[in-house]
Amino acid sequence: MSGLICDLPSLRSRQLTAIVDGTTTPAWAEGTSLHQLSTFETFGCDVAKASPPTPDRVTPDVSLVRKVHTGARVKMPDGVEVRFWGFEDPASGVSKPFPSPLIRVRKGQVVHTRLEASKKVHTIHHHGIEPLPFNDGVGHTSFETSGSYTYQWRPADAGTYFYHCHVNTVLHVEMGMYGLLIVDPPSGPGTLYEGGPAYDVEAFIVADDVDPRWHIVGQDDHHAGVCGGDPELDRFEPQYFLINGVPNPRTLTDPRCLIGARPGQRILIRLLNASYSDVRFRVMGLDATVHMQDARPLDGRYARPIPVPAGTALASGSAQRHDLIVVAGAPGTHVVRLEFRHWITGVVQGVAETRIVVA
Ligand SMILES: [Cu+2]
Repeated sequence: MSGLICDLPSLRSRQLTAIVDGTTTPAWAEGTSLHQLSTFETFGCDVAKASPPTPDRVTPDVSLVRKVHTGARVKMPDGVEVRFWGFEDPASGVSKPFPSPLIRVRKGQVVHTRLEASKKVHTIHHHGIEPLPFNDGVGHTSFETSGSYTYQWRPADAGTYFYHCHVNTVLHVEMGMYGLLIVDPPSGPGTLYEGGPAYDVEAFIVADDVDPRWHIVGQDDHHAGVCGGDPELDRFEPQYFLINGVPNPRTLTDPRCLIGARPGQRILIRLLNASYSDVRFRVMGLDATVHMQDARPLDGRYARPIPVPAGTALASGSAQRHDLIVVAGAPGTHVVRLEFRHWITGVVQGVAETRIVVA
């Protein structure tokens, strides 16, 4: 969380609420004081089951639901089945997805994300979006919920973000509680940001690494490592390397990973490092240019676009996002390669590869 604060009227003046809502009466907030809301500030071992109302709730432009599940299963190349958690969208009809379904809105929209948790506590943190703390989904600065809560937020900038649970974060994100979040400019998809580069094809590359031992620990104890004991979560030894929830090497053929384009088309790759490794990203045979990093434009005002010549590495740390544009050349196939390096030693622990097919 940086110094930029979303001007959404959460916990702010009733006047601003009225301006956004078009009414003079807030939906529910009369009489609810900051002091009362502060009683929801619970986290840690002894969590209360808080389901507070949303302060200064207004009529949203977009409403969506994310319901916690703990039952996704991914079969790894060696036959081992690993269990994941995540958020499902009841409106999509897709049960127990991994990673969690995309959230896509436009800059300036007022958004309500309704978290429906489970028997255990969770939150949703819209990473890189900057609402006031009560809507930020960081348990330590507000509350954790085993019931439900409607996060009210309004993105101030277009770009690539992600959302994730922020309870016992290192474990819950490893368990799969994350999904991409894209904020389009007001004009919608097709342009990265207002006045920014246009694209013809959009692709997502979400990197993840999996230590199956953590998934057994997490299954038994959502709060492992928080309340004493030593579940050995200081040791992370990933065995599987994934793109978009697909383990390598199925990434080379799975349609969830493959990128298709016609000659000359401009391909936007939205890269998210949802792993705990230092990822090195390469496109073989095609030049790329980074136009945004962590949803901030590299437009020459503060930083220039970063050229990534064919075959050279772009470094991406945990939780980083890069938006690259690649211009498809003549018909052919180009490997996209992700190396997962240990964050301290730099030793390559694994790779995941997919392909750009120009036809
Ligand atoms: Cu969680």
